[in-house]
Amino acid sequence: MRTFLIDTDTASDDAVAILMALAAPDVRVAALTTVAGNVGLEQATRNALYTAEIAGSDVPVFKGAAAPLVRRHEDAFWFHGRDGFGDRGYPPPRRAAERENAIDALVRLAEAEPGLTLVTLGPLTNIALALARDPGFAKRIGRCVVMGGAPCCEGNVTPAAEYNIWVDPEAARRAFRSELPIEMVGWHVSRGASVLDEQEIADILLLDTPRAHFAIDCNALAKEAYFTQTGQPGLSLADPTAMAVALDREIGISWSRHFVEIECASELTRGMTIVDRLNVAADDSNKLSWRDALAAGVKADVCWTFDAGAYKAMLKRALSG
Ligand SMILES: [Ca+2]
Repeated sequence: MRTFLIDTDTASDDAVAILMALAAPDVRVAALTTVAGNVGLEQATRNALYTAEIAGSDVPVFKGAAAPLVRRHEDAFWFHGRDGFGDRGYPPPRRAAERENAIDALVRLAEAEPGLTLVTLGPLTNIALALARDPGFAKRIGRCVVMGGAPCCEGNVTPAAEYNIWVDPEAARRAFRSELPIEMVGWHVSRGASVLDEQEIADILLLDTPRAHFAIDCNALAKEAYFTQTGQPGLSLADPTAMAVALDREIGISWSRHFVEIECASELTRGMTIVDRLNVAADDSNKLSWRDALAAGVKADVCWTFDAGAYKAMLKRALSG
């Protein structure tokens, strides 16, 4: 049995990712930790609790950071709705969050079970705070699968940046410069062949389970917003693609390992994930601007291509129960 910790700004695609993890027979989800992101902290926490309820799980939910480290919080209502679930009037959850703070819970659970898998589906604020709280935190994490970034340099919130990294770039920078064993699953992975077409959506609805209906229905607004943004019809689910990689690393087909820097200063490229794909950071022409990354000395695994067929089969299995 593998143990997962899932850090989430629970909106509609997070919910599907959480359902996948909770349905995996070889995974125990030890906690959901919530963070402000697509929606505010309170709404993200309600959504995490509601998602667990749909899955029939009593996984504990811990509330974390209500805002980025140094910046104002900016939501993504335009994509996921004001409630993060497409504003369809879902009832409040029956359970409440735990009293313990998410940062304390992350540190405690990693200490109790070194080698566990951390999956981040939102801004990296809680993770940066856990790294600051416990200098040993990074070393205790076995895998850290991050949904975030745009290594192909096409963002979903600005031309340069993906939302999770853009909204709290300082936190992302701390995470990428830490010893966390990061496997980066960028926004590009959820596009193209990973998008569910109308037939695939219909096939999921035909499963006729509460979680299948919930997964599709709560993403109805996100589906429209994705079409408006990219011109591609269908349902693109970013967090579930990262969860698929967390559940089965082989679903990520091609990977390479590089220094990754996060832009924090520029307005134009705020939150850009700059991947040293040709491994030139230490060259004379770059070593000054890359000095902090070089000093940190840590690289991340970057996922470039993805087995969309295996992902869709996994998704369907998870929603069938
Ligand atoms: Ca998310």
